[in-house]
Amino acid sequence: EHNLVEKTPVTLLGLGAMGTALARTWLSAGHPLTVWNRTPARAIALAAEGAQVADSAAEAVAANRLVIVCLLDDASVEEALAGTDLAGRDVANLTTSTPAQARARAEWARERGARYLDGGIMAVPPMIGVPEAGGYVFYSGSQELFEQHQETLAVPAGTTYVGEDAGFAALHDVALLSAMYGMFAGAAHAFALIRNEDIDPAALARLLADWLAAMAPTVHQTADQLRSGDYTKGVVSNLAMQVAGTPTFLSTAEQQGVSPELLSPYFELMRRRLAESSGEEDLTGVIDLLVH
Ligand code: FVH
Repeated sequence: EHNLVEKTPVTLLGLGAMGTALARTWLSAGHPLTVWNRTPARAIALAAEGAQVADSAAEAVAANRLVIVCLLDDASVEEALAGTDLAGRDVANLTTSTPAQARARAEWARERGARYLDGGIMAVPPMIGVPEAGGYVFYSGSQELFEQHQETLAVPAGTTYVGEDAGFAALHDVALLSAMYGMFAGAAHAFALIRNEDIDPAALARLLADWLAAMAPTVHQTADQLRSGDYTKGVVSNLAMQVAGTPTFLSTAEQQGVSPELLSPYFELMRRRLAESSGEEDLTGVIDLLVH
């Protein structure tokens, strides 16, 4: 008596660093896999590992209902899928795009008779197929498609579905990465401050990692204030006090010979908000200044 569960066959378009990492996880998990890449040489190793290699994107799309796309950008998706028949296909597009591109691509796929999911990958290739690394993919678009294929989609990384609006995966992806760049900017300024001092960058790094981790949960208070509309709710360090502290940061930067250009724009927003508020609130009002 055999106990074999048939695994969903997968087509994958794109064998760059990410596509190749994705491909290996489906092969290892026993999913029949058809791959296509514009430059055929990138498929050779995968063929040896058991993948079927299609000669064209059209042939790859024709092979299986579930079609995963992981190409450079939206323009390459347009180019690669141009001559393919998407009718009856389930397309999960993991190519990084803007929310507007994702929404347009969802409509484009719908017009061609396909169900569409957009994905935003919150992982780098070495995290793919390594659950303990914590990587995952935001998905948005057809919930039906997501639920039907969730098990297969979860093979390379965790899955987080964020809504029927096809643009939401890209929006969540960009929101998280934008916050990350803010953190990188702050850390860059901190390292610059000690650059010419007898302070070990590794020692500062340990302190920074702990401090940033301790501060990160403040985003929950920000969310709570945004939801309630009360920006004074639970405030610990109010805006007036924080604005009063900004000259200390700017003077320290000057004394250390460090440009304030990463910090100044945020301080300027804090000052503008203070000019129009009581000063008793948190930093949350800055968000309203950013939204047009
Ligand atoms: N790698 C990473 O760290 C990040 C992590 C987060 C998510 N991104 C996004 O994933 C998409 C693919 O990224 P990638 O790392 O696989 O990128 P590359 O290694 O540069 O491979 C690009 C593939 O796209 C193919 N390609 C490019 N232009 C075209 C085109 N006009 N027509 C058809 N295919 C095209 C390229 O083919 P080739 O150069 O080998 O012929 C590669 O398969 C991406 O959206 C990241 O933002 C990765």
